[in-house]
Amino acid sequence: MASRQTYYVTTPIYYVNDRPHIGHAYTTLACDVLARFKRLDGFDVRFLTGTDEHGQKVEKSAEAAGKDPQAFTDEMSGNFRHLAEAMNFSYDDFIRTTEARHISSCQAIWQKLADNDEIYLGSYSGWYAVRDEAFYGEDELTKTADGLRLAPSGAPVEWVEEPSYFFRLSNWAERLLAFYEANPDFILPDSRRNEVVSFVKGGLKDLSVSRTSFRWGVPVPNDPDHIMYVWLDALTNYITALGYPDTDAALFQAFWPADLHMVGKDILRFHAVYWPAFLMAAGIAPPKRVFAHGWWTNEGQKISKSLGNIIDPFLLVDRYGLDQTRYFLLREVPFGNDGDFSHRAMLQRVNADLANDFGNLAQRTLSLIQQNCAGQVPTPGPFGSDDAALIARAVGLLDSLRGEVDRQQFHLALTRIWEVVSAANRYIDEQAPWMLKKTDRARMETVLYVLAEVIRRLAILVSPVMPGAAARLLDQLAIPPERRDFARLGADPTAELASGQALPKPEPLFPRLRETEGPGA
Ligand code: ME8
Repeated sequence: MASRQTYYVTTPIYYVNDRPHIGHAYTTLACDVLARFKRLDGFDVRFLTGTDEHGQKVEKSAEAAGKDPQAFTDEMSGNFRHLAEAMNFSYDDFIRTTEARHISSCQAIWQKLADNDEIYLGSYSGWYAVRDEAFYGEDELTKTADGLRLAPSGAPVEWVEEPSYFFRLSNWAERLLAFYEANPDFILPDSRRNEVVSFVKGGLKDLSVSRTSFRWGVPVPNDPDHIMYVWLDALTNYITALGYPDTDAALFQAFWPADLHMVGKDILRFHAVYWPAFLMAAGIAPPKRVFAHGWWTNEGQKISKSLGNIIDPFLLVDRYGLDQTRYFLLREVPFGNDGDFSHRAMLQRVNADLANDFGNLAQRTLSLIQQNCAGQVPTPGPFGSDDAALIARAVGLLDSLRGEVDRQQFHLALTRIWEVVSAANRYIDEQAPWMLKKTDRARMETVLYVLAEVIRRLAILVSPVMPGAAARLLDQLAIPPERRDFARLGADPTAELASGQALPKPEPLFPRLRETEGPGA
């Protein structure tokens, strides 16, 4: 038997200095949707998330909390697991960088780089931003009125002078450029790709990859005064989780190179420049793609702890509903662009797209079946051209969604689905099955069957984004759980729904939200 196609998708591992917020939920949600979509499409999927627990930033936060760093990270990492439960994320592995498997993996990649003469001992003097865990050149900084120097991210920098190991990044510029050239989809969206290419064309300096002025991290093999740079440590998580350094391990063989590292635009450079250079230097294939998505703001303002406007994903789920929140985040903003969260926009999406368009379509159809077909899947007669046209649109959806999802265009995938929702709503209005019940019952059954079949397909296709609502809808159509994958979306509209099958009483899927519901209510 041919082995199944594999798909490996990863989230960034989140710093445990802070509680999870909407940004973290967003990135992991996008990965969850991809993982679910690929599983339903027959792929063998590995979906990795986790927490980044080393480095100066976490060490300082633990200190500020008056806690031992390990106890602090144990507690804070738990918050990200809770988020995954609250958001219904279907990850296969949750990695923590303080785990033994990861520490040995980091030391192994370091050793490999050292053996390949890619690392040398020197000393670093320059600027460092703890908040970004990044080194900056003088030319990248701006000075505030009171003489403070800031990184492009707005993070304050401090002067660092210490012995340090360096990675020979300067040797890799040409090979990175050749790699980007040969793999035009390695960095998406294209605008981000252009930024990275011009950064690399500007020349690369060797990168400091160890620190000696604090202790919270992975010791450098054979020189434990040095702690590995937290980004070399963190990036390595993606291969640790497949069993590195055992590259013969079944997981490594099956899933490396990763199909997709999903990241926010803030950390693209680490993933698209440093990471492929580290990997190539260690003799490991680089990942296939890095997608850098945009940034959320809150009612037009930058989200920050100091402004006190952090959006808590747990509260969103409580107030608007889980599937509603998942839908909103991926539908509202073209994936890749920056986006603004607002209560109004959320209300509008939930009421218009979910309650009115999709919810009503399902509710109207299922209620008509309940009332007029003795609560059983109707029996269709021959399909006319209107029936066939709607069915053809629903059948054609899977291929167009594959195209959108493979380029991480989630908003377009949802738009395509809603085009068919609208077509089905037009069809029900035009066919008016409530009138047919008096004039032509056979035709009424055909129309209701077509609608039920289209809804079945829509429910399966929307299930990666709204797994809960989709499952409830498929329950209402009495579709068994094992018949809810994309293999059930072939061209034959009568292959899956069983005429005569008794259906449960319909329940509304998405209650309308009132103006006053939500934050500030
Ligand atoms: O950077 N809008 O961790 P981190 C959208 N540990 N996405 C946002 C966001 C916002 N306002 N704020 C955060 C790190 N994110 C490193 C990663 S990976 C080997 C190591 C998301 O906790 C977005 O994905 O600061 C961003 O890249 C990530 O959280 C940064 O998370």
